[in-house]
Amino acid sequence: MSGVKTLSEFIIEKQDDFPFASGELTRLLNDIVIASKIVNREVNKAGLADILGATTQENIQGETQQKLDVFADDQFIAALKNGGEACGIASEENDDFLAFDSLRSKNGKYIVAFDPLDGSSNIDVNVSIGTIFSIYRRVSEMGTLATEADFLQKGENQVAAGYVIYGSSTMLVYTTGNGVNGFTLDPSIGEYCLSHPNLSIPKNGKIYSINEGNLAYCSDAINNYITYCKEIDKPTNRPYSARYIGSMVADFHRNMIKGGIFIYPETTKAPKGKLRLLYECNPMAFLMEQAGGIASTGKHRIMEIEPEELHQRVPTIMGSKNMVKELLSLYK
Ligand code: P6P
Repeated sequence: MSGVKTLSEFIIEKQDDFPFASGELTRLLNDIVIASKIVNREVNKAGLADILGATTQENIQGETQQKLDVFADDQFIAALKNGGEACGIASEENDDFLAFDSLRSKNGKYIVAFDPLDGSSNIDVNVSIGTIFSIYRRVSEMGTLATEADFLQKGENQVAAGYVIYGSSTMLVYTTGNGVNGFTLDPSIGEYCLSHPNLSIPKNGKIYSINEGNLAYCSDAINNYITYCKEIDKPTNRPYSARYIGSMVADFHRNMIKGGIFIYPETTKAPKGKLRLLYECNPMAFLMEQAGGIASTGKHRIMEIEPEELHQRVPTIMGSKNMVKELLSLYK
């Protein structure tokens, strides 16, 4: 196709960024792409199929699993297991990590942590939802089963990270550490096409994104910052705009395009915050830093945190460099 670069073409072209790559990461990313297209198909017709609503199951978070959550989880696990490039996965929907035991998978170089369908509480009300994925090289011995140590790596060890947003259009945005690129799914050809090359978040923005219903449980620093956002005597002479979708991928993606700050802080109800380090905060932090933004807990750079457990939660502040710096200055 003239003028259009597909994701598959782009991944292969960028494979040269990895002198030692022999195609495994390329194939692994394509496995994720295939699963995302299957999930996208079901998300787009969720209202028609008997796939809306909740199951009778709860995940380890104590959250009722939506039928589409479980469907999406199954698709990504199947694609990664059959693809053979990953020796194991960790998912929001699974209590423990899964070590794939085929001979080919045991020789897989990578592990993948993912949230198969983030923001799933929005599924039944037709609000954008997303998939978030994070890829590491394994630290355990090739030819053996994946171990927990493969998953409990600092975010700065990530090889690649990305998200799929199932919104007014479906987009896949990812990084392998050489910038961020966004691809829009063209349903007429079933291919993701490069639509947002070299994505970078504006250094300044006027959008703040937080669940203000939690402010009574938040620190003075957070409350003082939100008060500042609402003041009219800033240099911009106008208050910022509040935008909160309640779907991390959608709030994050909007800020990547327009500039802004996303905050899910620690509260007295949730001292570690709500969002999970392995498959929400670390991948999004990698993307945010690659796009020129900041990703912090308020006290630490998110990607420097040593994970202690698979479903560990961390306070999350991510967005435009100057906006995040404004907030961090209040923490000090
Ligand atoms: P709250 C969705 O459940 C999610 O994990 C993120 O996608 C989103 O940012 C957050 O929780 C919303 O949480 O407490 O504001 O509804």
